[in-house]
Amino acid sequence: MNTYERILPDPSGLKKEILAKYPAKLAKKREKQLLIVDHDQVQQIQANVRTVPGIISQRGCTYAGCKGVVLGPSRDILNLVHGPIGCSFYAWLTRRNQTQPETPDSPNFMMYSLSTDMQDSNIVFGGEPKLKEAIREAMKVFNPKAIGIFSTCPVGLIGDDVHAVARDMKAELGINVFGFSCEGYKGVSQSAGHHIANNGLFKHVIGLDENGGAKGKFKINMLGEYNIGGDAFEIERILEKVGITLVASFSGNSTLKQFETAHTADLNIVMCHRSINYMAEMMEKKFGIPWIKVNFIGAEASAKALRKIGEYFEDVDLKKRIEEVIAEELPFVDVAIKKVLPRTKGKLAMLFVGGSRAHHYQELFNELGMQTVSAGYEFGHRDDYEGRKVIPTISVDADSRNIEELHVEADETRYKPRRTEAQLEDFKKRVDEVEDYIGMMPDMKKNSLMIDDVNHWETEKLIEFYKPDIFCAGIKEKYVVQKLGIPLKQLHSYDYGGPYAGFKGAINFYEDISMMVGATVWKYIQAPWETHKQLEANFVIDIV
Ligand code: CFM
Repeated sequence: MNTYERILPDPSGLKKEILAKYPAKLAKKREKQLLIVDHDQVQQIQANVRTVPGIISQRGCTYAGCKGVVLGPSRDILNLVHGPIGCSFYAWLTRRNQTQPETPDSPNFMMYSLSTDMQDSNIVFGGEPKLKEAIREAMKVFNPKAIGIFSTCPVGLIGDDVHAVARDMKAELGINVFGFSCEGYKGVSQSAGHHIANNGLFKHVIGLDENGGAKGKFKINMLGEYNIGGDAFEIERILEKVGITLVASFSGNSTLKQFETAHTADLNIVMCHRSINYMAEMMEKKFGIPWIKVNFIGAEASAKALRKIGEYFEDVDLKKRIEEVIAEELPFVDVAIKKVLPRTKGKLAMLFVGGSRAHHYQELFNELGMQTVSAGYEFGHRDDYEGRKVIPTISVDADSRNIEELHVEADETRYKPRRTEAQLEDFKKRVDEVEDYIGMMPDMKKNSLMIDDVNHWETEKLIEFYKPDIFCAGIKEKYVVQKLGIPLKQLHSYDYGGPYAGFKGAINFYEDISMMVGATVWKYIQAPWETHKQLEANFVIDIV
């Protein structure tokens, strides 16, 4: 609970001003994506729809969601991008996933950017032979146990069959080779890539290894944690301290073997619901593993997550150990908070990030006594805003239908309910969000503005209106926002800081944010457009 909350001004005028700039048809569409939060009404936001061409969106592509986000952080599945080299530049150390191989000799391909480097001739005559050659070469040089092939836009346009190539090469080389049809244009954003990645991993990797899983009394998988800035390391530290065994992490600091043995866990904890809820549901159906939503962003949230896991296992010793660890860790957090609170309390934050952080990080800002006045996802779906209860009412459009929906049934021999129906029902009474996610909206305050797929024009207007003390987004927004005199914290890469998850991560975050909101340098910035006249233009015709 944030005790420094202020009553927020009604942003109706701001919303009108933003929409007035758009052509009429676009304004009508956009109107549904800007929501002034009012808990006295049942509200609905429009999300996961195409961005109108010409608008400077924060979004990325489907390939980014599949290769960059979900598979990128796995260190020993060799990621081979089939496409022109430009797409691979993105894959080359441009994200900040960390990994820790077991020994210095253990395979780690994460620092490589491997691409078929398609040329014009491959586009004209087909790229399959070049892809096969690249796989043979990768085998010779790296000797991996598995290779994932990632399709970029031209691959789908010319019709290269990466799945057939994968089958052939699997037979030829005797290792696991699998392809992803994750062409950038496949969906409206990264989100489609997450789904494609989940499906591919589920079909080709999960459950392949019968015996080799990590052993322990309390075995879990952590889903939707990608080890940005070392977040997964901090969560692993805490889990180990309380005696919980991590079988597989999807996919920060992960290995092929973890994925192959993930079906042996007794619980799935889901951090980022948007990117991996598919996997949680499919594993539930096939193997009988229940899932819970957790959030390790924020010290209080981390404590809550641990307690929730303790409640699931219903083990007295585990619960006791969890309380001991929380009691050990929180005093350090309290000291850190007291130090920064005089600088941070009462300040305003805005968060426009991917599909879960714009919600999760509100916890940390609350702990700092700061208020989130406006937030939104780049590519979240309605359930990430309004909660999973709305899933049955989400209309399936052509873009969503473009992505394969796997039909999953209980595994004949390996399906094993981890809890009886009665146990699960009882568990649901004791904790919230069991196989559920309530979304961002319930945590937003009255008159805060929730915006899906925010763009640069709107960002500028938001800043003018609210004058926030910090803006959280990514590298594409960073310098525009800073030129407006507002510090920007990158929440995709943490500006190469972090970790921010768990207890130690929370302390890092408090310190970084207090420095940023306390710095006076931003007030002295004069943007070029403040001293030079700028060109202005309006739409001549209604383009939508
Ligand atoms: Fe999930 Fe992510 Fe996010 Fe995401 Fe992302 Fe990311 Fe993100 Mo950047 S999986 S939705 S596609 S938490 S890369 S690790 S930071 S936009 S809020």
